[in-house]
Amino acid sequence: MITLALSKGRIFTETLPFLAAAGIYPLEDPETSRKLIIGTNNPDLRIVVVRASDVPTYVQYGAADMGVAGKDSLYEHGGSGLYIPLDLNIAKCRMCVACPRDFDYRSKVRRGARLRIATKYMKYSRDYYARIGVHVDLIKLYGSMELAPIAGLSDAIVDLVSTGATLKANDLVEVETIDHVSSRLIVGQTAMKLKRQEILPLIEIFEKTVKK
Ligand code: PRT
Ligand code: MG
Repeated sequence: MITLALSKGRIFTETLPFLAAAGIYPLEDPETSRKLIIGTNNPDLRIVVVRASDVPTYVQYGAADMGVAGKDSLYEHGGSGLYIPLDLNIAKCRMCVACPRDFDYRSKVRRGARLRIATKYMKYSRDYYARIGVHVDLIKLYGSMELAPIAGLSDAIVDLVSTGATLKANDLVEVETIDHVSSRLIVGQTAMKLKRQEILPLIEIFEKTVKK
């Protein structure tokens, strides 16, 4: 039995074509079903539905053999106990710094002023500002980052952007792109040893299905 960890929403939806290429169809839709373990037409493959940021943890500890996780989730997790054999090139977005239109981010950075940054992505933010040598106070949030600068909690945010509509709706502008993000297929190191025969053919089919 292979257990695949997916989050519902875009990752689940965009993983479906890869499963279909392997002849695998989930028996339920996580958007309408409350089930957290979903069977497939293949009795040897089941799906566990977890929070996007929890996918690497399930796979690391062997509670799932494989998973699909955004580069953001993987970076925050650190990757220990994981193989990352394939970029599926799905759920694409970018990790950005954004701030209110009237905040002079660039001159603050140039002058070495201390910045207050609100984010859910602590490691991404810490590493980025260390890399460019800017002092920041990081404020950890769990969601709705866009509110932080408007409400006066922070000067700027580090968040994912895809269409830019959310930033626009909240009068924020993107001032820096930190990274390009897509979702990856991940495999647990233990699973790769013990279930190699089952996992390798799946990776091969997924690889042929990737759209560049
Ligand atoms: O929602 P939850 O707290 O459970 O976790 P999550 O937000 O990490 O998960 P989910 O399911 O929303 O996203 C899963 C993965 O999709 C993320 O880990 C990213 O790798 C990827 N992805 C791609 C995105 C986006 N695009 C995206 N736009 N994840 C989040 N967003 C959010 C963003 O944070 C912002 O709030 O959408 C908003 C901006 O969207 P635009 O289109 O208005 O720019
Ligand atoms: Mg989300």
